[in-house]
Amino acid sequence: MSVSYARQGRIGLITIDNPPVNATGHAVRQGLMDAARDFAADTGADAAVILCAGRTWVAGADISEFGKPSQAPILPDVIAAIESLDKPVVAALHGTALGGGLELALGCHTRIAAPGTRMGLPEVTLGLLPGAGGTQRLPRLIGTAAALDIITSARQVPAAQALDLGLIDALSQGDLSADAIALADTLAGQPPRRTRDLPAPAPDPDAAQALKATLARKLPGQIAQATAVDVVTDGLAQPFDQGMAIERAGFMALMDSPQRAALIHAFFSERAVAHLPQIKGVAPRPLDRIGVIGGGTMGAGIAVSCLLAGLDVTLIERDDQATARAQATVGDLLAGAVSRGKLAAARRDAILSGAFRTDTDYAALGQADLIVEAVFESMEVKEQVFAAIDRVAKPDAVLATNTSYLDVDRIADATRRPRDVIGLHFFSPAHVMRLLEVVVADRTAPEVVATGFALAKRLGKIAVRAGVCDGFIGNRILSHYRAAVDAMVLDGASPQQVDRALTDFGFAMGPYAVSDLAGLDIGAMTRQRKAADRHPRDRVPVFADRLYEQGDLGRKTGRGYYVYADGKPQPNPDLHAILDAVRSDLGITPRDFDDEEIVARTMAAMVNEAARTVADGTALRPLDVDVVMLNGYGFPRWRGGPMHWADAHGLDRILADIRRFAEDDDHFWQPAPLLAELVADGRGFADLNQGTSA
Ligand code: 3H9
Repeated sequence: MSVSYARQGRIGLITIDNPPVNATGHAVRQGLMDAARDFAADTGADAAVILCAGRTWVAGADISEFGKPSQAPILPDVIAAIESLDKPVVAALHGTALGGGLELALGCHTRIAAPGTRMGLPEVTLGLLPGAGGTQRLPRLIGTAAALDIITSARQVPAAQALDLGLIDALSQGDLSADAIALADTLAGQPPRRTRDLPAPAPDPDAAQALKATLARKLPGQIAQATAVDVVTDGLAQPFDQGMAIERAGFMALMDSPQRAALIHAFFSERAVAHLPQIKGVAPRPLDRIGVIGGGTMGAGIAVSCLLAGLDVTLIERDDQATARAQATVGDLLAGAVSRGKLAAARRDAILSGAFRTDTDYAALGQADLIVEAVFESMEVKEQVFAAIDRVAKPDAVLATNTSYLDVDRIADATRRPRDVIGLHFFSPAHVMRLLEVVVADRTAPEVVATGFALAKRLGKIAVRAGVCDGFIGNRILSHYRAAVDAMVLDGASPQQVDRALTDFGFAMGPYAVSDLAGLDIGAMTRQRKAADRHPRDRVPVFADRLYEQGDLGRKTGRGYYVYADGKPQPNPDLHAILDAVRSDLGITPRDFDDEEIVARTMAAMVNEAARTVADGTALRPLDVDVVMLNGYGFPRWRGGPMHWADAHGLDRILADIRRFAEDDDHFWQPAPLLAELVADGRGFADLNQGTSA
């Protein structure tokens, strides 16, 4: 029974017990209907409390039911039935009251919350809008501006703030259920206060238009937020029931949108990546003390990420000067966390005088549970570092490398304990970016893999398992589609046009703006590293080398593909001549590219290489690729990731594109066998995710 009804004295107790998050699946909805009927019929009960078992109040509708035919009773009807009761009902909130969960609370007559409770309407992050009265009841309770802020930002409101806003009526000071029962007792016999009966705030169309304009600028391409603003505004102009009908129509329209499907795919995929058969039931090793080797941008970012998660960190640098620099970087990053309100100043001081230490002697890592190396990307240097770690690390310590492309098996060979060696590929800035590629080498022990995933969870990051290869999942796919993009620039497109076409598609940044941010020296070094393995038919972005040679390294020098002065970055004026010269040297007659072709070539290259990455096991499933590209490479979340996008776009169309592009370059454009196989079988990448709880 996921919902039960009992009575304590003259108070009816309705308990929802549907682990893990008490989502309102069909059984809960039916159970609530039945419990409401039992309470109404119970002449001994003068008021009721709804509470939840387990770690949280209702965290929303059951997302896994979305996209399937809805089964009565639907949540808006359940909430309406509770709100219509003649006797008061108190919602007793704890954990997270989200989406349909908060809407259920809004339909109750009074709300009390435990102090740590967080409340919100995150539907827009799933491509939806609140569909069980949230758009109509919340503004009646707290005003339109505050309601629109909560609905469009999807932010979680802490309990104390919810009390100030009037979202809840009381904060529990001790035992939530006892306090809720006591509150219900004071309300027993009084008429229930129905949120629907509160006067609707007067509409403010100008404010709504201004908000929509801001949203269009901040979240280009996304439809849920703007639809939610319209539904709130249009609904409030009507009586409550008509407002609810407007909400339902808006909700159902979004339910049918590809954006909803993509965003829910992203939601479940981000959870499915942690479900690895290899570590099912395997306990991770302890994780309290972390060693970091190297205090550059990556090392300092990793250290800060660990410190913010409450871990002890010892950072090793080569001499006193370098340790002083690393200390300053870590101090700056922590100061940034304080100024953004993410860290209390007192905690920062405690971290700097306690949890964080620096040293120049590897012996200081003797007690570390996990040591992560973030030194210069050279196999020789890494081998020396790992041999040194091997000498000092305690037995069972996890030895991790933050390399972004080097062979982790070879690095493991530098130690006498290859089972303990793993890749932990953080993304820059490491204290901000949520993605962590956990690179599993041939001999990595399952409990070491489990520890990598446990670390990610502790740091609030999303871990994705990757196999060993040059670039693992993300950088390998990036280098392939980057080659397609560079080829278009060689053939006539401008870097600015490519950037615009891809940001219009939804990417957070275009590839050339990304190069400027990373530094053109990084790309030049990668090309040098790979030069020996280059195929004679590989196309080299000579223009990038020209910029690099003339010292235009991107943002750090103020000039790269763009010039950075005050205001909007402008195209580098030298670029035109550089491109002309390079094309003429290579005998290329430039041609025009339209935005559609730019997107088609970029996406075909990305999907093709991603298919190879799945086929050879570097990525476990297509969904792992999606999670990597969404969280590490600025792929638009509302398109669900490249593999989800490819299924929706049509694998046959992508394969046909690749074959057409191959007419000009059959060296680069070779269809991945997996892609061809899926098209021949009439299947999609989603079929390969099946049975993985995605
Ligand atoms: C909505 O309510 C629409 C209404 O307005 C209108 C209706 C008509 N459904 O995240 P975790 C699973 S839209 C089904 O790892 P945490 C999740 O997949 C909904 N399953 O835990 C995972 O499964 P597994 C609005 C759900 O402690 C397990 O629970 N609500 C749902 O890190 C644990 O989840 C939201 O968008 C769900 N609603 O975080 C809230 N939620 O173990 C979505 C979770 O097999 N949920 N699962 O991988 C969350 O934000 C987080 O789960 C939460 C807990 C903060 C609650």
